Amino acid sequence: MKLTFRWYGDSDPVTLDHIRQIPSMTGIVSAVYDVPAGGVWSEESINDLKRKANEKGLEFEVVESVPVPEDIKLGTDKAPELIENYCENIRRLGKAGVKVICYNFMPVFDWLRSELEREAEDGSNSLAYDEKTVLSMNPLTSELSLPGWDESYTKEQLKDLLNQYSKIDEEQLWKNLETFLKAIIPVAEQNDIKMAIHPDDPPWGLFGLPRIITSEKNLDRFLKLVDSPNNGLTFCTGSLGAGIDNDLVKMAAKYADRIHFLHLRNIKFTGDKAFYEVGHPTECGSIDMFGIAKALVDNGFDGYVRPDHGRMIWGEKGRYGYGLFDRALGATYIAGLFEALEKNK
Ligand code: DNO
Repeated sequence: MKLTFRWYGDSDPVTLDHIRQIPSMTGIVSAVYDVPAGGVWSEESINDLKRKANEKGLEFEVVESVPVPEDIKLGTDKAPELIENYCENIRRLGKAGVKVICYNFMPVFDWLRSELEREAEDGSNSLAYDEKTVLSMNPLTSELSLPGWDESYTKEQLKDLLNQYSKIDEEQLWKNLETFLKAIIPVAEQNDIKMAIHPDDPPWGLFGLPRIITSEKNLDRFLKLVDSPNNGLTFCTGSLGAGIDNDLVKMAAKYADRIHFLHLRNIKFTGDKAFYEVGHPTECGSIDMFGIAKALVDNGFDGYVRPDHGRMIWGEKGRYGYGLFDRALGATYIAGLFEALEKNK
């Protein structure tokens, strides 16, 4: 496996110098952030990211994310042109040496949490989710800003989008995903890029919006839509793990050769559809991190890994979920876990 770290570019309080000093770190995971979803990234911006990483001895082989515009998910008249733009991004990233592209197919909202600073007994704080609180909010009127909410939508646009989605059920979303995959996977194959869909977080529908990348049954269906190694998964333990019925160890073993990118983080359940994010090691939460890593290594997993969200510890203030300290601790835990498992194989 190759250990990587998410970097949000020059505005990220976590710098490339911080990242390069984490033991065993091989590269960054980043994206071009100033082009709206659906646009084509300039080769200059892509090469700039690569140059900055390489100058610090880091690779830039994983992109998270090339966002999928809503028109593609909705299957509107604009979809064909936007899919072509998406293909162009795949070509350009392939040319720059990128190997994996992470993306998601979640309508309107990306990841959702009900609390950004849940304080734990040890004084650290982290992101938390409680379905009751989330459902008591109205996305159209709520003042609360959540990390996954795209702030670029005005209330009017959001209303319009929710209205368009009211006509899209899960089956229609599957059809639109299939159209998208049938167009992009051949391009990914030609450009030696592994596409890695990120599961929905949390893995169930919300606010009447369909969500489909949620469970073993649905991942089976997804992988068969285009049965190619280039059509793969981002295995996010925190996202899939929030679904109480998901057997992550079993799924890790089953999908090992189609998992190109691994997001490792742990959560602790506090109730039904309620949890908060904890330190990465198995003993800190409800997810069997060791079991998952072992299942992957035993079944030949050879992809990129990154510590996913971390808590805020040691007084750090920063981007929610993406501070330096706890993610760096997570990285060293992951490096140790994999070293032991790989050498023992
Ligand atoms: C949250 C991330 C997600 C992820 C996207 C992938 O921290 O895991 O925002 O980047 O869903 O497209």
